[in-house]
Amino acid sequence: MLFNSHKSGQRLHPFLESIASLIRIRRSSLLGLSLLELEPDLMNIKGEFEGGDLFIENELHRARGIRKIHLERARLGPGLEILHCVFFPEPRFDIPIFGVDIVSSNAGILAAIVDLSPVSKDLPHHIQNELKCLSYPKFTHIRELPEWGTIFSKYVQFIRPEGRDEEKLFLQIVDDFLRILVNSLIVLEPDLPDSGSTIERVAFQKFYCLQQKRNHKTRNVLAKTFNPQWADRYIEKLLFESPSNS
Ligand code: BLA
Repeated sequence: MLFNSHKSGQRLHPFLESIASLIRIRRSSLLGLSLLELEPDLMNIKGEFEGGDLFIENELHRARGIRKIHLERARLGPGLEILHCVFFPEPRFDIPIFGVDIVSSNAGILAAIVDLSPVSKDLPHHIQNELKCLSYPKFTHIRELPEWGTIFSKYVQFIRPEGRDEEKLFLQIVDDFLRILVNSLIVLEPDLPDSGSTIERVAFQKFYCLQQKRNHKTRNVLAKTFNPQWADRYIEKLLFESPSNS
């Protein structure tokens, strides 16, 4: 295994690259966007796997109202490709967690999930009102959420897209969810750090991270491709790092 911090410039399945592109466009319209630092051996990883190339490329930012924006593109073995992105809010702001995960294999796209997940008992009313107005396509293959998936909202889309048309429809939902999030941030003022709502949102965000860490499919892939210790560090420090209490 070879570790270094150079970008590979390799491209994933076009569906995954399209999702990454639209995320970058929405991300660029956020106020106060800046880069976040990370230990180099977690940031960009390049190596070989049974003769093929593997890599992880991470983009890490913060912005007004968002403590961490993590966009990851990865090839983790023969045919296995991942597009993963989470916008973790600053708990003082009443906005949900945006998350998307796309898993592709030699057999095509296996899983595509996107959500605006609540960080209090329900989604904020202004977000719900917008989500209610979207049109949700009838996808051919709806996937069942795992038992830890109670963190997701009722608007979550978890599917195996069939064909380009369904990929495009899914892409549109990802863009709609991001537009709603980004637009709501423009007018939102933060609550006080010690307000009841802020404290509640810290607790919900911690629970979100805890539940995501119960996804053994993610850990197994990372542990098998790298090693279990590295996988645990990567998950704790990058994928689902809990918010601090302030
Ligand atoms: C599923 N995630 C998966 C699967 C793999 C990964 C291999 C199984 C695919 C399938 O069931 O068909 C792997 N995902 C990864 C890896 C990374 C990753 C290695 O992000 C990162 C390096 N997961 C998330 C986020 C969400 C999410 C943000 O990271 C939701 C917003 C959801 N992934 C999610 C769910 C499943 C999944 C719900 C299905 C789990 C199951 O069926 O048990």
